[in-house]
Amino acid sequence: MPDTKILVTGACGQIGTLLSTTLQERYGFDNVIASDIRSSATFSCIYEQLDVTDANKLFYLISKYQITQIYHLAAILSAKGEANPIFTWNINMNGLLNVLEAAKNYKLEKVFYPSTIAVFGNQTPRVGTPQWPNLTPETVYGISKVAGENWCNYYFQKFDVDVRSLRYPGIISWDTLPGGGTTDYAVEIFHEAIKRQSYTSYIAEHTALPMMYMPDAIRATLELMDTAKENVKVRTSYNVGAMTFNPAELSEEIKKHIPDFVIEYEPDFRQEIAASWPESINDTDARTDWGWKESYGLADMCQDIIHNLTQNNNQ
Ligand code: AKB
Repeated sequence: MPDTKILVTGACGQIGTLLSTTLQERYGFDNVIASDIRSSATFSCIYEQLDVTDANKLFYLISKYQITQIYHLAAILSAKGEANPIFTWNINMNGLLNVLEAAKNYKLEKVFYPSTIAVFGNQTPRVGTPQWPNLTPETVYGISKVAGENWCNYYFQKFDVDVRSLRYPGIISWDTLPGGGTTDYAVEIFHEAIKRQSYTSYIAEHTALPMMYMPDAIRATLELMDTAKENVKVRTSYNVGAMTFNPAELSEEIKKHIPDFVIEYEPDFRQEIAASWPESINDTDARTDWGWKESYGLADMCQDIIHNLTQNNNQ
């Protein structure tokens, strides 16, 4: 078995930044290559510029570093994707197909592909959304991820490419910022609460969405990747849940730490996207197949984020 050598695409993003660091701590400096479209970036591991639609550069990097696993995070998210649907489809779809072809041709050991709650749409039950419902999403991002999940399943069935996937809920972090998503409000709100004690939410007061704190998201990813191949039974993408809240509930929790905090509501086009997504997720398959269990709920996540941001601000 060759040494594990990991390529992370989209490494400068909200999840990619922390995942690259965690993988580097686990596998060592020389064994993780962070990549993104930016020409340069500061990482504690090796960094390479990579446009995921450039198959030749992807194949070149796989040969150069003898890559054995890819975490393919590069994608355009839900809100940004609506501004340029064809561009979004090209990045999200052709990037994935290049990665899957590379995995097949270079016989990579494993691939990770993030999917999302954006695969669900208005035809899907919103509460306790099941693993196998109707998937008719309302955004190009969601359409590309439904297609992507099916491509992953296809490459697994036809070519035995061991690709694994999670349908991430909104991911909340304090030390990296999201970009272009609908759930970004749940990160921005903390920064504004600390800086200005106020926030104007583009999501309506009572629209609840499934969310997860970053440490849980990183752990879920690594636990799925560590699972024995025969136990990974869902080869499209696993539902994973942790908590569910709406902006009003989040703001009440923030007020426990910042009593002067006030929230206002000015819903925009992202409200319609949020309203088409689940409120809560049924993730029984993830819990049964590989033992998923979240560590953070709303209260302990808020406490941790506010503690860290306040400390950071005082430094
Ligand atoms: C988005 O809001 O687009 C993402 C997601 C839920 O996939 N955070």
